[in-house]
Amino acid sequence: MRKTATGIIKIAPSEITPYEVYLSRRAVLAGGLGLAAAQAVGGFSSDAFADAPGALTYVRNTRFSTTESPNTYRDITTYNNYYEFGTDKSDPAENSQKFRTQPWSVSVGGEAEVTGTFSLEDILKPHPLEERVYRLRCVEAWSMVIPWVGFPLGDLLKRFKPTSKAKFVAFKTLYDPKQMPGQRSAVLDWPYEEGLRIDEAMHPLAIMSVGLYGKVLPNQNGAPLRLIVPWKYGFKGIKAIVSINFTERAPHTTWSLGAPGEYGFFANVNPEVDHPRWSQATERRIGGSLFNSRRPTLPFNGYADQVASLYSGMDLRKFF
Ligand SMILES: Nc1nc2c(c(=O)[nH]1)N[C@H]1C(S)=C(S)[C@@H](COP(=O)(O)O)O[C@H]1N2
Ligand SMILES: [Mo]
Repeated sequence: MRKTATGIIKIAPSEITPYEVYLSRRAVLAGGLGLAAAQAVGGFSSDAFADAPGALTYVRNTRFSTTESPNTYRDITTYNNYYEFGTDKSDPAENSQKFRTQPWSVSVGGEAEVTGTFSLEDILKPHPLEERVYRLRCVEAWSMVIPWVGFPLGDLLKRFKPTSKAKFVAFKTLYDPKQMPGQRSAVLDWPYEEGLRIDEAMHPLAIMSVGLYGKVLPNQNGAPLRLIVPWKYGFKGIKAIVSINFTERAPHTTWSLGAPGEYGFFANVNPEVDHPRWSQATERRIGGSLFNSRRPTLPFNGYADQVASLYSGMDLRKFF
């Protein structure tokens, strides 16, 4: 084990703590808040945690949360896009249940002072968890409201001390066709890759999520670690992240590589720039009543006050 200047500990794979043990420790450290923590105080074994599998300790961030009602847990966990587990909305919930999210590690490389392979526990340990209720706007013109649990992406990235050459940050999903049946066909160029400009990545609205509705992220929603960028189309929110790479040039992104005329690098939600095959002016709220489910799409998904300044001077029709 080696401690670096930033407090990130490099460890051998054999030393990696199982995720459930990590969770019960978190609950104990949080000081007896809630049922899960109270049970875990009795002993440090993960058995003590068994009655509340996956409960997380977090504070609600109201400043960054929408007041709209969240979609149901059922909608959020059964209507998914995750092509590694199939292209139908119901496929990820059906096909991802045996996906192994522990042990898990993330490799960090490129234009940063602190690089290497880190266990999930060490990635997460210093970061207090928050709940943030965000709108998710899919490029397919539907939307949901989701109570994510996570922490600011920028807080994580800063620990790696990106150099002045780090203009972008790239993320990759696990490539494991044995576990991910969708990767056995060429529906996308695997592994799934996404990226952000570094100032976008550092924006306080961008988060890494590890949970939703106060529980550990279900596999179909991107366990154990996925990105959420609420002012962008949902496809930027890459799931099951195993790699973070700081780059000088704009990284490849899966959807814009596959169909550059349809999906841009920026992918900011924009009601004025239609997808070539459909309008982006309105969206259908999943689970909404028949009468109020269709609503206008807002620039930057309603987060314009916070993020529009990141793009001042840019032609957003060209940089879509
Ligand atoms: N690895 C990976 N990440 C992914 C996808 C995917 O197919 N593979 N789909 C994206 C798309 S198009 C959307 S809309 C969101 C959906 O997130 P959710 O299923 O948690 O609602 O995940 C994004 N992240
Ligand atoms: Mo999407």
